[in-house]
Amino acid sequence: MADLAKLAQIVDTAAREATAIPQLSEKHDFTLEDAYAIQQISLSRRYGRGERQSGIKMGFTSRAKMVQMGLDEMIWGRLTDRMLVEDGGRISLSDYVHPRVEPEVAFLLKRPLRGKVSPMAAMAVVEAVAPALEIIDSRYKNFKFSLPDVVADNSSSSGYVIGGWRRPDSDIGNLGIVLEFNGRAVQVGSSASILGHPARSLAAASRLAGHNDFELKAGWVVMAGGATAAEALRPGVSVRCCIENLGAAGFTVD
Ligand code: OOG
Ligand code: MG
Repeated sequence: MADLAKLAQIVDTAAREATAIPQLSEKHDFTLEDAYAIQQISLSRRYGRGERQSGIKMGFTSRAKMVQMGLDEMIWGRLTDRMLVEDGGRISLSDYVHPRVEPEVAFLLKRPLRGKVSPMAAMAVVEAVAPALEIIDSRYKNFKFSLPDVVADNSSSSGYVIGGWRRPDSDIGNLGIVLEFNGRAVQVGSSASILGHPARSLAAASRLAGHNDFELKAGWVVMAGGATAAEALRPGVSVRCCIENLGAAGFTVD
């Protein structure tokens, strides 16, 4: 049986030192359930260094992402306070292995959420929604992985940027989304590409939390998943995600 703590240490160190590693599954045999245990142990190491969980992110909730990565099962990962990049802020490529960015919708929860709920019931605990960007950075060489590999690696979580929060007082089911690099559109899509409606991703997050014996907490952020394929970051790029009716979020790469 694989030594889960050892594998957690390997992915945690790779993330901390921003160095690419071979896929764990090349040498170790572990299940998807083991992979979530590895993720949890790896994140506990971060909490031990003073980081705090700030939410969760959903992955592979759109066809575009599933097709890009060749995987077709929804996954989730943990966000921490240290992953938050200020809206309008700057990042340095040297802190990452080979980062990519994708446009997302973020939810801020006002009450805890857990277990099987309808998308509408899930929306009832949402304090605010925001346009967001996720910076994903697989620690695996060539950004290639199996489902258990990526889950063990915290589902490629690396950074996230949140634009201005807005009350969820109008439907967010089919809003135009544009990802821009230096003012030019590099990906376009719709919030409808996230499971047909981003609220479904929130409901799925609630169900998965219940299944894994934790709750989504008040004050947490839930990232609904990339609405389009992800784009590789390069130095000098100013990135913006614009979502119809919601506004924009952005950052610049040094
Ligand atoms: C895995 C993470 C997927 C999303 O929004 O679909 C994800 C990856 O693509 O590296 O964050
Ligand atoms: Mg994502």
